[in-house]
Amino acid sequence: MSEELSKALVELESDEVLEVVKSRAEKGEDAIHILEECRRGMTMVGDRFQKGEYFLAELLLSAEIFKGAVAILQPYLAKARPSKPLGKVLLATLKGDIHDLGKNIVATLLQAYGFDVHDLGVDVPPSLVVEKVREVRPDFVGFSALITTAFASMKEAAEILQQAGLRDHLKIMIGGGVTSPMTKDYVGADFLTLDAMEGVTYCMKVLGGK
Ligand code: B12
Repeated sequence: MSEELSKALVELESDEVLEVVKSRAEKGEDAIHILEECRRGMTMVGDRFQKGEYFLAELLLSAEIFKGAVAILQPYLAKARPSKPLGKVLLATLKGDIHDLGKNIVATLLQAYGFDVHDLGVDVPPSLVVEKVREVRPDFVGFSALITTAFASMKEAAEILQQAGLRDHLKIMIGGGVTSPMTKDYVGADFLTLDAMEGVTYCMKVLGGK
């Protein structure tokens, strides 16, 4: 796989990323491949951030560039999507938390791979999750958490899904920088990852086994 795009993204070369994405998509290259290269660029940005080489401004700029690339790819991804969605996923960042960069990456990848994604946004009350689960009947509910005070909201959402008799019909997956195996146990989630693509792979595996 070419490194051209991931390198341009990690160097925050916005114009170059968008031009290359456009020209490669127009030439007929698989949109998923192009998206995957951008995702690897985002992972590299994350690594630089962890090492203290990049700061908040770079992180936010990279997210904007990624969003621009996805917007260009959207019509190509839509064409490549299976006519029937692989499964349904409800995503949310729960009450007390407004971070959404990670959740948006997960949403983009899930959509690109053929899932029907219902993104409830940020600062979402647990009661709304239950309401939407009743309406949408998703196979998966994904919570993204970047702030520890949101852990209680995730636990509450899982508990009220259980009380409503909805919990056994779906898998709960969680992710986001501050989550750990302890969070997964506390919330009672089925799966935890700090890598958006692993979340997609998990959903495909679970549905493959259905
Ligand atoms: C960017 C950022 C912000 C931005 C958010 C912009 C946005 N639109 O999201 C802004 C500036 C607004 C912000 C605000 C705040 N922030 Co802030 N923020 C960060 C920062 C720097 C990066 C987080 C991030 O986006 N990472 C990049 C993304 C891509 O990574 P990610 O979310 O982990 O996602 C990946 C995986 O985890 C996975 N994933 C994520 N979610 C999910 C979900 C599922 C289902 C799956 C499968 C996978 C998955 O996929 C992604 C890609 O692989 C972190 C510091 C850090 N080191 O993480 C602090 C941090 C999260 N923030 C923090 C704080 C405290 C705040 C504020 C309260 C600050 C303040 N005093 O006002 C406010 C939040 C208010 C609130 N109520 O939420 C703390 C949280 C501390 C804690 N332990 O709770 C951190 C850790 C900084 C710190 N060290 O203190 N923040």
